[in-house]
Amino acid sequence: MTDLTTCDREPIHIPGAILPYGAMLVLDGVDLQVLQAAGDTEALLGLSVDALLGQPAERLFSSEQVFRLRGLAGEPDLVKPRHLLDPQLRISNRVPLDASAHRVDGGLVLEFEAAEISDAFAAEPLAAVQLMVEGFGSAASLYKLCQLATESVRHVARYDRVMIYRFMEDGSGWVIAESRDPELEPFLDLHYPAADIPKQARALYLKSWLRLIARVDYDPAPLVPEFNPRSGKPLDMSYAVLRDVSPIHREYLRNMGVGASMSISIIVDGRLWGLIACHHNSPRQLPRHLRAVCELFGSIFSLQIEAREKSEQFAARLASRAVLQKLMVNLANVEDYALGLTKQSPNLLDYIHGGDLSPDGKSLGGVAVRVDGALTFLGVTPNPAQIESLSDWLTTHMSEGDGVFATDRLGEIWAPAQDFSAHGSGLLVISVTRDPSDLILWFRPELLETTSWAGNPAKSAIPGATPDRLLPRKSFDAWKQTVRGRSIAWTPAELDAALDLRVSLLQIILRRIEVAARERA
Ligand code: BLA
Repeated sequence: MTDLTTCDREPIHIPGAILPYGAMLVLDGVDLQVLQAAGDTEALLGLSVDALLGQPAERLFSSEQVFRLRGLAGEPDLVKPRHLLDPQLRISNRVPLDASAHRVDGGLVLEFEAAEISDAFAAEPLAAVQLMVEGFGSAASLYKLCQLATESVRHVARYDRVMIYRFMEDGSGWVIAESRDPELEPFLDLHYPAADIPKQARALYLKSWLRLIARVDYDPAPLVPEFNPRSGKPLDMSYAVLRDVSPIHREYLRNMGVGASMSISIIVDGRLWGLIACHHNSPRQLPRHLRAVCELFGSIFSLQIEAREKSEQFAARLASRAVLQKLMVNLANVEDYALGLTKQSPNLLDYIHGGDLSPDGKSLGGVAVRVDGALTFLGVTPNPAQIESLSDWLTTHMSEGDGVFATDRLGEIWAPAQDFSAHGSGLLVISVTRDPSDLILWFRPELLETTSWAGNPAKSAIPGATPDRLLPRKSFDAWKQTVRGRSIAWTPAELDAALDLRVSLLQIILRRIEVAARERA
């Protein structure tokens, strides 16, 4: 049984084995002798692993190919596998091959697979890319763009299910878009804990764009010998196309009822933003040209997300500034600013809303305005007594500094808040005046309140055979435990907006005090 206690430490970059349907040769970088070999060399290269070991390159390849391999071995930047055209080995012309080469620790790693050319896009892979990026420009929002991407990938790569899996700040993940075979249960909107994709896997996915697990059930083909005879080291397969996949993850996929998977990295501003995660119910080997198409699509899509996020943030700031101006103009006509901020349009929830992060825009929060000890409410908030004792606590605990305080887990720092965690796990406060303190408090609901459990993908699990953590249903439960009492985090833009409002209100209040003083004089 696989051991789950060492998840983050499983050295998945040095599995010492490859996917069994391919073949790998590790050549010495200087004399090009075969130092290690693995996989189905017999079928693909016409020689057994044992027969290949120790062979000089000249015995296996034509002199032209040896010349090319020597060139590749001398390219220090050949970190990622490069496709080799016409890779036929002299000793076997039986199977058309896809081959690639990359350098690891000065050695040259060659990988071979049977070429599949029956696919509709084989002759013109660029047509596939064109098809996939069509409509990007007209997608109305980030979510629409993600939805479009899942449809495109599913159409071209023909997986049963394609999802956009977005990482949250704490490393947990969220399925924000999905295109699936209608027979399958939806996973849209489901969350999974950070542990489902451990740290070292994320680090690896930042290095290479694509992973393909053509079949979940297989016996890994060991690299022979296990360690490089010249360096004594295991082979770093971070970039290898045929890297054997963690048995823990394969078990997880099996429990999800998945027969094959592929994931494409979404990298935004140098961070792993998410994955395009694809499932197939039965084994699915994606031909090399479609993998290249998907990789290219991954990088184009990542740039699109980056540009979208930036422009949406910019638009949000402009919109928020416009709302602030209207709020202030409207305030000029009312004596009581608590009423002015809550009973007119726009109001404080239009300005900073309670957590509209989900794809369907549900989850709203509430706001309370406390002026001279009197409370005015809007939306869903804790009750007046709870807000009163919270205000007392805030008056002594809010730092003098900028007069803004925010948390996405109030119950952890102030225990009484656990009583109202359902609609007040998140809190954003600005203090408007001190003594008695006037406050504006935005509340945000607990994330769990706003999350749905759309299906039960554990249906196909084999009972008793599996550690609980590897059952997707349990994994959702684990996620629930880690986020209990937490709301969606306040964004930097929201904090800025709160600060802007505070500054504007202080100006208005000061002006009113001045006017009152002048009238008295
Ligand atoms: C890798 N886990 C992954 C990957 C995904 C997930 C997408 C990338 C590899 C791939 O393309 O399949 C998780 N897949 C999901 C989730 C969904 C999905 C959440 O479709 C939701 C819809 N996994 C665990 C636990 C451990 C674990 C408890 O659940 C460890 C103890 C390990 N996951 C694990 C490892 C990898 C992984 C080691 C790396 C696999 C590899 O690349 O070798």
